Amino acid sequence: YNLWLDYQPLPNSTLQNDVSELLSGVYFFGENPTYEVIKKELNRAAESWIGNTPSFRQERLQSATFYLGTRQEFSQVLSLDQQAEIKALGEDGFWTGPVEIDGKSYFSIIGNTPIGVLYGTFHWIKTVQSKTFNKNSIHSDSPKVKVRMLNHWDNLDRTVERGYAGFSIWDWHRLPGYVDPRYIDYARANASIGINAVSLTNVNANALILTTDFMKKVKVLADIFRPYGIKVFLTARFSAPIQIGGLETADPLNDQVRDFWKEKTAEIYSYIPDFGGFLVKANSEGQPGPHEYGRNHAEGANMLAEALAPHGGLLIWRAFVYSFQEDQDRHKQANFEFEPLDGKFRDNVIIQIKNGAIDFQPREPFHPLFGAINQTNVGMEFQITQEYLGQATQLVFLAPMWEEVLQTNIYRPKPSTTVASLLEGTETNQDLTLMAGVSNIGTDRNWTGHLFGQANWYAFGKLAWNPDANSADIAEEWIKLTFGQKPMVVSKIEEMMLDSHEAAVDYMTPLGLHHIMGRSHHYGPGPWVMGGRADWTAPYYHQADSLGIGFDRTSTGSDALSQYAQEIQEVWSNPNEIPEKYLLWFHHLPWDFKLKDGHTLWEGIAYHYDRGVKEVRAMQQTWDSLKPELDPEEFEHVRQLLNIQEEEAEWWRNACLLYFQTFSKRPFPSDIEQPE
Ligand code: GCW
Repeated sequence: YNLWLDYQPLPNSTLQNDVSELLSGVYFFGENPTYEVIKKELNRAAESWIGNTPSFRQERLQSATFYLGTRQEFSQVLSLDQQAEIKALGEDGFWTGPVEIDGKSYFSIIGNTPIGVLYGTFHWIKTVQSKTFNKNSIHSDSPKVKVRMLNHWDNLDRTVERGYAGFSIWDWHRLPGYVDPRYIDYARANASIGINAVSLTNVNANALILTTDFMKKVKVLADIFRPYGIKVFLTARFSAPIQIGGLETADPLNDQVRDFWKEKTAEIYSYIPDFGGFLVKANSEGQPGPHEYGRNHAEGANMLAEALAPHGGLLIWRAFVYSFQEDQDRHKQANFEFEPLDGKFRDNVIIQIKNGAIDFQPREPFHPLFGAINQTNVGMEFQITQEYLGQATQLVFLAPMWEEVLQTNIYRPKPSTTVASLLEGTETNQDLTLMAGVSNIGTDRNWTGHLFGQANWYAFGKLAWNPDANSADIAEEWIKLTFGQKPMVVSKIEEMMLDSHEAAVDYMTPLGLHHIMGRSHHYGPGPWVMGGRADWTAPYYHQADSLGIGFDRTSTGSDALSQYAQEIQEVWSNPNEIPEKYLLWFHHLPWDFKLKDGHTLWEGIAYHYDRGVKEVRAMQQTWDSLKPELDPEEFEHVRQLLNIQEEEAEWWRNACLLYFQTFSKRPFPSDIEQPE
């Protein structure tokens, strides 16, 4: 339950002495609600670390030993150079280290804002927990992305779309009167990893959330989150003017509709003065939107953005759009709809783009909208909940997948641009930057269903703070905060985590295969899934036939590849040059096509599926070997889930290989475990 904030007693050591000394005289240069939550966090940490509460000083000269405050509050004791250095860290940045105060050096935490001080405090706590704290060393940090956001897909009836960790933690029924302490722990956890925004409700939105009754409930949450630096956003159903406003249309150019949104927005701000804004899914998968009225996405988004602008709110508009009316490759639709609108969106609009063009598949090449529009604010949407990655029964650490996308060179607008650098905004002078993650949080006692789901929440926060962070570092940090410091334990768990995503891709969708999972629940294999619209079937994506397999997205096929930069097209259009992990995403190839290792494509597919299963077994062995080192309950929880994961990996392998064999009509390589 305590996540990575599970403070443990410090052993007798210099560290313990240093920490005890610091906590014996804590002085805040100012007063504000954020300092109150910092004090609570220090209390909590101190009690666990040293069995004692910290002493907070009212007066600076009362033998304080530990100083916290903003740069401005510290200004009398900082040199101009120090002030300039800290100022450069921006709103949310922080600085920790020794400062000379009244002739003596004291460890201090300084931010440009109280929230910066909070982030600095959580950083300091982490150094103590992971036993790397050194009172003489200086550390500073600042986020590279402005809006670091969780998207909950939580419905008002507390079910969670694609949620696998119980029900929604938002207890709408008992709000506003009853405040579940979980809300506070949720805010602490998010603030500790730098998350500063949360959209509470499902993008398949219910307009009721915008009624006055719900606003009063949302206000309670916003008030709790405020001192933690977290702003609340809501999803806005495009047809709300009809559903709750009594109008007959939701046409974004209709004056009454515009007035409805202006009044609604003003009402929200009267309850929540720092409301973040709206997140909107429109004209996608049957959701209402501007297309119904012959208007485009920019007209729809700008209408809402205009209502929010006077209050400083943001309008986040999703690029995940596709509709069955378009009879072309779904891969192409977002570019098709958004490229012509580049530059037409208001300044307070951000287009939120999924990492890939299809839908959070186990592996996708980056979305071609990144780099294709450069006069519009763009942001990333990752999925933390494992909709297509084993849900809550599988251990799949997602940071390597996210890192792979973030570090891809996309060549636009500059030859050196990566997805990460684009998101950081420096390449396009984009000030309003965003990274969103679809939450995996629910009412389960451990928050995320699978213990290792916590690592994905943690990793998302870290990558939103710094999209150039590295997954191995993130894994190591999380492991130390979760399982302790022992080098052998850390390195073994780290290896499991870092290999886990490739393993899942191997036993689910190797070599660029995608969208071959079970229908609608998306659990387990379903390469045979048919019925309904073409782009919800599996054969539409794998295109297996007696000659070969794969989706031709080159110029001889759907030509989705033409939406990428020229440099990418040149390499990816050649089946011998494209990274093999994307091979069948873009090419339909004969079963006997030669892979780089000399095997045929058919053999390669079989080897990947086989390897995936073996990798899961290797994870099981590693975990078993750690039994004496781990908490028995945690050990058993993960052990059982790994058993399920092994069964599921076999299920995927057997189902996919036997199904594809009906087309390839070739035997399996004799050195793999034969599927049956
Ligand atoms: O991943 C798919 C999911 C839908 C989801 C949709 C979206 C919220 O299967 O459940 O709806 O994407 O991102 O809008």
